[in-house]
Amino acid sequence: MVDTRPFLPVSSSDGSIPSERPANRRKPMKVQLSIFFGLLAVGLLAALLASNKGSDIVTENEHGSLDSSTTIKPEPLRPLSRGPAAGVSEKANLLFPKDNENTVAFPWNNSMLSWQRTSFHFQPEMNWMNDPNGKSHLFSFGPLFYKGWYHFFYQYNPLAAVYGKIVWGHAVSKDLIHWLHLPLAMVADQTYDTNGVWTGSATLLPDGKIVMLYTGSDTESVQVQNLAYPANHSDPLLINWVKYDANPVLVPPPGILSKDFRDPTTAWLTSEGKWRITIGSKINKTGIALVYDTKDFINYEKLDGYLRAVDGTGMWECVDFFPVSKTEEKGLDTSVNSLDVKHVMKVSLDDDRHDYYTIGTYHEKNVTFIPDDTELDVGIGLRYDYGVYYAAKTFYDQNKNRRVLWGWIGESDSEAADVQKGWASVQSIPRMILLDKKTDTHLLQWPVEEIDSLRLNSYEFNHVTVQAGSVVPLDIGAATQLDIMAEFEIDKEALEKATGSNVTFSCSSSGGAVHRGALGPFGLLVLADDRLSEQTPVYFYIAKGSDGNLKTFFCNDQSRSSEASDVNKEIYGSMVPVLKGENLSLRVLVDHSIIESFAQGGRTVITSRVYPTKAIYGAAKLFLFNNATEAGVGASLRIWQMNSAFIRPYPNLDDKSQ
Ligand code: DQQ
Repeated sequence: MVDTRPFLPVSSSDGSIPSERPANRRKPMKVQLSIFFGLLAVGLLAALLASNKGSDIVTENEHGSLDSSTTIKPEPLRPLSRGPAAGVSEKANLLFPKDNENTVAFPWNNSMLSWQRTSFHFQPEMNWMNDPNGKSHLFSFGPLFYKGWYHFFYQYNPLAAVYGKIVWGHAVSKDLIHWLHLPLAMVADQTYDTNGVWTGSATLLPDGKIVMLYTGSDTESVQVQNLAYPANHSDPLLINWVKYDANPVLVPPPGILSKDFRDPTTAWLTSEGKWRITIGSKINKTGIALVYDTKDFINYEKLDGYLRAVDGTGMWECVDFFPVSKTEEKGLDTSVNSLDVKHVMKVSLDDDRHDYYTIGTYHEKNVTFIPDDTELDVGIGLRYDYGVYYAAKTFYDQNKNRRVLWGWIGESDSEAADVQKGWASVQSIPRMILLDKKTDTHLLQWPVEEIDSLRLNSYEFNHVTVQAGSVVPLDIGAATQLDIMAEFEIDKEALEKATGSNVTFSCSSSGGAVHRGALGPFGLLVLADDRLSEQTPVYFYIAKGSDGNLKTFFCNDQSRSSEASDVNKEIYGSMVPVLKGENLSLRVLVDHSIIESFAQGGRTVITSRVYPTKAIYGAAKLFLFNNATEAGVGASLRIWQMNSAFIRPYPNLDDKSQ
């Protein structure tokens, strides 16, 4: 069983494109047509440009698709910087800085680009998407789970696959997995949001009415807060929204710059019965969370001080603030505050585009949040996800007594490739979030149980021995839509015998999965082709310090994920606490170009976007690997092939609405 081939990738030369498609992949005809016509249009444009220069011409093959042998001539990449120009953080992939203008685009063809589209993650039919919006809790009752439907709103550019003038997309679901697209909820049609209907949150009032607060970028690109509400509360689909006629309800307060005031949270109740919200901002380089109280969502009182402020963290976007139970395995309404809860504050750092969370105590009277450990303060400590994951938001789901987290997962290929494929970004699988009662320092994130309904046939592997320096193929067929549960046991003797060292290990800078230590790396090679010329290792690395203490790291190595050069190839990861008596455990969701991986029940999470050129369709395979020099590893796995979710337009909408 053991494969003795070298672990290092062999260079591959045949350049063939696998064409087998998994049988269970469902793609709405409209999407296929859109992709086809989008690519055709890009192809024709490229052909025009090429003929102007007298160089290569793009041709169609007999099936009408672009031929891989006649793809667009690689052009040097000159990405645009879109977010900052609009007054928010960078939205495009920052891979190609100005000093690297010679990076050449890979000649992506239709077959490769089509494969990248995900099958069970939420995506609009086409174009650009970013932050999840509008999720809320209901006062004492639940989230924007309204009259039997989960509502999902998102930042959307309906006109292009790049960040642009943003409006609110809207979709509904009965189970958080299968989605029906609805018409845009709000568009940029007022002076106070003409440059974008930006991020906001919903709150459900005790009388069952919903209020939505959102940031508008006005005619002068000043960030203001606006109020909106459903036109018809008896419509379970909440199709039409009305903007309050005296908007904006809040403008940047004195001392706050006009482009540093955005993303109001869901409101929570104070013991005096007022609603309280927080809004992200900064003063010089200090990130801050401003606090306002309101009785009616129209008039606001600005409270002194900040919920929290942390030097050097820069602008705080998409602040989220919610309680977690210290005693129970369930979620809590946002207004709950007692000795049995801790509070979590999450900020999205504009400067590095990562989401950081901190666990601590909320002091209602002082209007402050104090972290349990100031070394893990807001914006400098733990992250929700060590890969691509930003602008996340939670909501309390009263339907299942749980708190659910959504995050925006951007692309990490080039903007030119996004334009070519006609879409950009996906949303994470919604994750249930709990306090990790064993560590008390971490949260646990876990895919919502509804995702299990997509599981098809499964494969079990028990106690597979993976010797030091070996690769073991897992015979499961095509490996592009998977749910993998794995446990690893490392050889105890080797653990004890290994000599400690003072060398500091880090996933990102210690050489990735080819760096061999006595006790790792070991784990899975995901989206790998037979020759391992493309592979994404998802793995553990155990480092023994000179004091004999063990530290476990959880990493994703994208450096060999694709033969294309114009994609992100960083190595992601961080430390993961492993408590006495625990085995090392892993869950990995593979869905075409996205790999979401959860270590130790979700204590540390990494999301990668990878864009293989060969390890696609039937040629995508799964392997176990162990690149340690000393320790053997035993692995037990259960692996499910995953069905696709139904994500499509709401049928016959005209009969249902208005
Ligand atoms: N995205 C929105 C802003 C938010 C940013 C604009 C975070 O409201 O700060 O699309 O990605």
